[in-house]
Amino acid sequence: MTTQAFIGIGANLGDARGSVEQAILRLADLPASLLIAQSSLFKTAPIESSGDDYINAVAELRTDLSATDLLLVLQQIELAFGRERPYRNAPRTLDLDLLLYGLEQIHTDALTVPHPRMTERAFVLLPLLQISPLITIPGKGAAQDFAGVVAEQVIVELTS
Ligand code: A4P
Ligand code: MG
Repeated sequence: MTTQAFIGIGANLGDARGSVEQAILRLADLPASLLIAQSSLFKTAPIESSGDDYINAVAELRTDLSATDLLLVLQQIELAFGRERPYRNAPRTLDLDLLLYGLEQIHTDALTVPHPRMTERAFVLLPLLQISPLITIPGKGAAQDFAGVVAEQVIVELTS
């Protein structure tokens, strides 16, 4: 399995906690991929979004899928969970973002990696740092260095 990839998982519609848990099981089942680690689930206040609190988590994979193919399978999982896109940052049954794909920096119409807003968001950074405290964000530096930036954002780790 060649490339280390991190996936951001979020939901705030319907059974958000169940959707995030189920999504992690789906990630564990992806072709040509291994689930290496999963963060705790976190309850987070919506950022630039509306509706209920979100449930967020981050998963680490090793995968032989290309970044483009990985995005496609993530979008298929979103659809299977009934994801609709009525407007930007609308509440969602499930959002799967490709946060990091090895050390690659990708800028195509369909894909920007590292995810451009990941260093501004506690709901991404804290779960990521939980499973990979020393991770580097290509083009930006150590993820740990951004923890102070998001310190004001409301995020609560869910236990059991
Ligand atoms: N796309 C480009 N790069 C990527 C990438 N690295 N990963 C394109 C995934 N998709 C990527 O995505 C729109 C398009 O982005 C896709 O067609 C894909 O080709 P989308 O999932 O339809 O839209 P979105 O989810 O509204 O956008 P995005 O970028 O995921 O939004 P954000 O900025 O991540 O914000 N507050 C809390 N507390 N928790 C959350 O999880 N999420 C958002 C979404 C806002 N506020 C939140 C949360
Ligand atoms: Mg998304």
